[in-house]
Amino acid sequence: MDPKTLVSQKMAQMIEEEIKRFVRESPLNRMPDDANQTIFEEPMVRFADGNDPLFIEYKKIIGPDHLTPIEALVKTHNKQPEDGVKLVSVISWILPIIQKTRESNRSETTAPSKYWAYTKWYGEKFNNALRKHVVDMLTIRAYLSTAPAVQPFFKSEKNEKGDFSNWSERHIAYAAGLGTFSLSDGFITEKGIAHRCGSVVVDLKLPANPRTAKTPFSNCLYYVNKNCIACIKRCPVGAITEAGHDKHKCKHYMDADLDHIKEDYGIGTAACGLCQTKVPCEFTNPAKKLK
Ligand code: B12
Ligand code: SF4
Ligand code: SF4
Repeated sequence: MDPKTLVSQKMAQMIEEEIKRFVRESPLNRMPDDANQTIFEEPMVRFADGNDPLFIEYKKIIGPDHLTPIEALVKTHNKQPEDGVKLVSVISWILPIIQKTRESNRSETTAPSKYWAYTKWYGEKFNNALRKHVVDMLTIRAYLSTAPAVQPFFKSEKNEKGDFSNWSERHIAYAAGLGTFSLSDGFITEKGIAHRCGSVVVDLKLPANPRTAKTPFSNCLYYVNKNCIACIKRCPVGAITEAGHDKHKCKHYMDADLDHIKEDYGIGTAACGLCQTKVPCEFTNPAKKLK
């Protein structure tokens, strides 16, 4: 093995181990009312080639403002594209939601359980701490890096289909071979759809993981053989149909429930995720069994 490949593999291993250690040990990955209870299980970590042409395609699939990894990196560090930033990789992770939280959400029919709502509020705070930790770890080793989802230039926009952002964490995870999209609009990994995800871009060549899924929807049973509509039945507001996910209906329903979440759970974010629990794709890739 040539020395450059060896360095790249060692770095990839170090990054994956450090992310797993942080998830295991960080006090922020804990439920606020139970310090022994983590919010997330062991993460899945994969790498994408930042120059993968898929990132250019995302400008058509998502929107023209969706950033390529190089654009995100040069924007963060106020550089010009011609400043020589060429070898770029993306580190993408999936934070699977713990069983206790998933189980608590299964029995809900109109609004998320307390632990599910906590996972959105406290879990995303932890996800941000992880993004920062990964960037810090790379910065002290003199690499340029960025977590685009927490940069001041990160934005959500609206089109006729609903909200979308200029750095979609699920599309990044797809590029890194972590899973596929689904009828409900969630991202189904080998550990299922009930998770949160994040990513960091770095000017370092890391071994890109292959995308093995045949299509961007291969892990969803509806797209495999039309044999599942469990998420359609789970949605209390009819936002999921065989035509897909109506983001307007979904967002409207979640926003309307915000007061209940504030009053009963003491947190300031809308949540739901009923379509991500009590479904065959909750904690596994259901299409795998069919192969
Ligand atoms: C805006 C937003 C929303 C909006 C719109 C969601 C949406 N589907 O885009 C609303 C308010 C509705 C929403 C709701 C929820 N959200 Co939200 N949201 C986001 C946010 C901030 C941006 C999403 C974005 O940019 N989407 C881009 C658009 C284009 O995606 P899309 O329309 O779904 O994409 C479709 C097309 O691209 C299509 N496609 C068509 N052709 C092709 C071709 C190729 C090659 C590919 C790859 C794809 C593709 O596939 C996609 C799926 O159908 C992200 C955080 C982030 N920065 O990523 C979180 C995020 C998507 N949300 C998340 C979650 C968990 C939720 C909720 C469960 C709320 C909760 N926590 O209780 C619900 C779930 C709703 C649902 N059924 O999916 C997670 C998703 C994780 C997962 N398990 O999938 C994210 C990633 C946050 C995180 N950091 O983990 N959310
Ligand atoms: S519940 Fe069934 S149809 Fe819905 S996303 Fe999961 S596998 Fe696909
Ligand atoms: S589609 Fe939206 S409103 Fe419907 S169950 Fe999923 S998160 Fe809730």
